[in-house]
Amino acid sequence: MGGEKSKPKPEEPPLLDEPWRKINSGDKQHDLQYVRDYKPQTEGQQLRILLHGPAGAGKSSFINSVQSVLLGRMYRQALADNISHSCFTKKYSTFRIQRENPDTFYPFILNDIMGLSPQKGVQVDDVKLAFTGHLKEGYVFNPGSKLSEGNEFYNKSPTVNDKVHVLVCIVPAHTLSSMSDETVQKIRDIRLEASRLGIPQVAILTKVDQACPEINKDLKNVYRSKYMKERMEQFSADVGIPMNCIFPVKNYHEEIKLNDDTDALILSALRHIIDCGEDFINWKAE
Ligand SMILES: Nc1nc2c(ncn2[C@@H]2O[C@H](COP(=O)(O)OP(=O)(O)OP(=O)(O)O)[C@@H](O)[C@H]2O)c(=O)[nH]1
Ligand SMILES: [Mg+2]
Repeated sequence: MGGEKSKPKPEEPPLLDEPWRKINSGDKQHDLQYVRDYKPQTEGQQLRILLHGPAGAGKSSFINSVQSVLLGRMYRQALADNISHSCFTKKYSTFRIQRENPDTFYPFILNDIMGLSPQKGVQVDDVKLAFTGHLKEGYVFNPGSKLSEGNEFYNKSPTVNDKVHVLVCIVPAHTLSSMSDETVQKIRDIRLEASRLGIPQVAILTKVDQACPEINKDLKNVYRSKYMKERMEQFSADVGIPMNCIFPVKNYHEEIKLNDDTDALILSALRHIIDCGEDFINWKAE
């Protein structure tokens, strides 16, 4: 009577047997050397990497993480914040990264900006002005209006080094599915303008440690987690950035020592960013 009760399906394992993208701690030394040896083909050229993304996504923390990996110790130059729920970074700031020798720097720089937020964040038009080098260092973003040409922070004659060579969208992995339509639209809008100018784009999904328990337990699971892969595919479909330009990362935010697995993910993303920027410069120069 009533037939046989259907057996509960065995739960699908959350991890793939093999990682779908190969990365291991051994890659760390390889990628680290690659970044250390990187020299733009064009003499005097500087690669400008602009970060953007929702408020609190980990933009400033990513800058600190990159600096920490390259310096081999914890570094906290870009102020990150863990209490403000709105935009903490307010200024257009440039971060250079020092090499081991004092007064020598890597030939790439990172620009931090105010976060995208539905009401109070950075104006999309200001991000577009940064692309073409019209935003001067130190400009304090005004969420109510875009920078006008008459403003002292408007750079009327940008040089090739003032222009952006790679756009990096930083988004927290654990809240990807709840990102507002307005924020997704802003990311798309910024991306379309970058594409129009030919600027390559990379996305970094931060806070992977908060995205799923398996990654929290062991960062090596990041490319084995089915959940993470689905989130990346969804994000790719939502904003149009191809999967091979999306990199999951855990920033240094609470630790006091470097970790090889954390470094390997950061360096894998950084190496790709540098390659994209270098290709763009050479393509422009042709
Ligand atoms: N668990 C975890 N926390 C992170 C990670 N990256 C950043 N955080 C934390 O997230 C919070 C916000 O980081 P910020 O780097 O200030 O973010 P932001 O994008 O610069 O934020 P705004 O300047 O407000 O736009 C801080 O508390 C960081 O410690 C990460 O990979 N994992
Ligand atoms: Mg910030």
